[in-house]
Amino acid sequence: MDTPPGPTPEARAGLSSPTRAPRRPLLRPPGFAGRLHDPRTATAVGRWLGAAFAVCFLTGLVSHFLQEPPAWAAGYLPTRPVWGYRLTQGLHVGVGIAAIVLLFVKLWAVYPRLFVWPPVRSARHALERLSVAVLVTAALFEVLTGLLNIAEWYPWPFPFVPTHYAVAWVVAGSVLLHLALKAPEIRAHWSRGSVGTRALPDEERDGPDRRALLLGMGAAVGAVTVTTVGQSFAPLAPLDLLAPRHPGHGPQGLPVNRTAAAAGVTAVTVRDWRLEVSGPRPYRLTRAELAAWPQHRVRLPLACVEGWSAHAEWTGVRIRELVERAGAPPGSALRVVSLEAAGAYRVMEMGREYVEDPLTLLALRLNGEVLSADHGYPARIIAPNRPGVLQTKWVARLEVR
Ligand SMILES: Nc1nc2c(c(=O)[nH]1)N[C@H]1C(S)=C(S)[C@@H](COP(=O)(O)O)O[C@H]1N2
Ligand SMILES: [Mo]
Repeated sequence: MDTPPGPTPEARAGLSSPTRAPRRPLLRPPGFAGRLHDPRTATAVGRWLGAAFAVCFLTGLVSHFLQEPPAWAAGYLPTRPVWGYRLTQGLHVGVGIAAIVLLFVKLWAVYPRLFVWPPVRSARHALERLSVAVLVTAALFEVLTGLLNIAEWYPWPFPFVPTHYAVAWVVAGSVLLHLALKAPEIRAHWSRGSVGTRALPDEERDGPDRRALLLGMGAAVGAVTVTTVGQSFAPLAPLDLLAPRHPGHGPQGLPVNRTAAAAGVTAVTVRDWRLEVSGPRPYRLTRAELAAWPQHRVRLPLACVEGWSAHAEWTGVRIRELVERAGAPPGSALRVVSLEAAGAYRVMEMGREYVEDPLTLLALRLNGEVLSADHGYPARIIAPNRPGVLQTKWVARLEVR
C-alpha cells in the first residue's frame, strides 16, 4: 500500500496507453517486461540498421547511375579509380547481408508492439502504424530479394533490378518518416542517462541484458560478414565459406556468371567469327588479324553486380584504336553486340569516356591464356570502373554511334 502507482514496464515501453485502463486484448502477448523490447533497445539497434540501409541506398544509387546514366551524365562517368565499382558493389552486398541480421534483431526487439491494445488510438497512431507496416514490408523485400539475387535465384514474376531499385526509394522514404516520428525516443537515447528532462530510474539504464543483446548482434554480423566478404575482399577469400561465389574458383581462375552453353554460344557459332566494326569506314577482322594488332595488357577487376569481384590480367586491342580505324569522329559512343542469341546483356552501350580510355580493351586473353569459351571467346570487353554486367562477352559487332 506504500508503493506509488507508477507506470508499469509495459506502459513505460509505450505498449499501452497509461491514461486509459486497457480493455483485455484479444491476443495476449507473452510477458515483455524486460529491457530488450523497450524503445531504448529499439533505438540502439535501429541506428546500426539505419546506417546499414544508408550505405546500401547510396551504393545502390552508384550502381544504378553507372548502369543507366541519366542523359546529363552520359559521357562523363568516372573511369577512375578502376576498382571504384568493385568497392561500392562489394559494400552494397556485404552491408546488405549484415543488414539482414540487424533487421531481424530490430524486428524481434519491437514485435510486442504488434499487440498494442487498443490497436488504433487515433488517426495519427493509425498512420504511424501504417508507415511502420510499409517500412517493414519494403525492408524485408529489399534484403530478401537482394539475398536471392546474389544466389541468382529469381522465384518471382517481376524483373529484379528495376523492382529492387524502386522499392529502395520506398524504404528510404519510410525510414525518413520513421525517424521523424520516433524523434523523441531517439533524442532520449542520445541524451544518455535521461529521458527528456526526467532522470532515468536504475532499471532503465543499459544493463547486462541489453549489452549482451548488442554484443550478440555484433558477433552475428561479424560471423556472416567474415564468411561472405571474401567473395569481393581478396584478403578474406580463404574464409569465404557461405557466399555463392569464390573469386578464385572458375575457369582461368575467375568465376563465371553465364556460361557459353547457357548463352547458346557454341564452337559452330564462333567457327567463322569475324569482328564487325560499323561506322563511317566499316571493316571486318578475323581473330588472327586482331591478334596481329598492337596488344595491350591491363590489370582490371571484374566486379559483378551480384557481389563477387576479382582482379585479373587482360590482354587485347584498345577499343579506341578499333573505333578510330572505323573513322569515328572524336567523342563517339559505341554499341557492343554479343554473339549471344538472347539475354539481358546481349547489347551494351558504352559512353565516350570508356571508348577513349586507354585501359578499355577488346580482350583476347585472360591471365595469359586465350579466353575460355565461358569467359567470352573469341573476344570480350573489359573496361575500368564498370559493373560486370557491362563487360560484354562473345563480342560480335562494334557499332560506332
Ligand atoms: N554477352 C554477355 N556478356 C556478359 C554476360 C552475359 O550474360 N552475356 N554477363 C555479364 C556478367 S553479369 C558478368 S559479372 C561478367 C562475368 O564475366 P565472367 O563470366 O568472365 O567472369 O560477364 C558479363 N558479360
Ligand atoms: Mo554479373
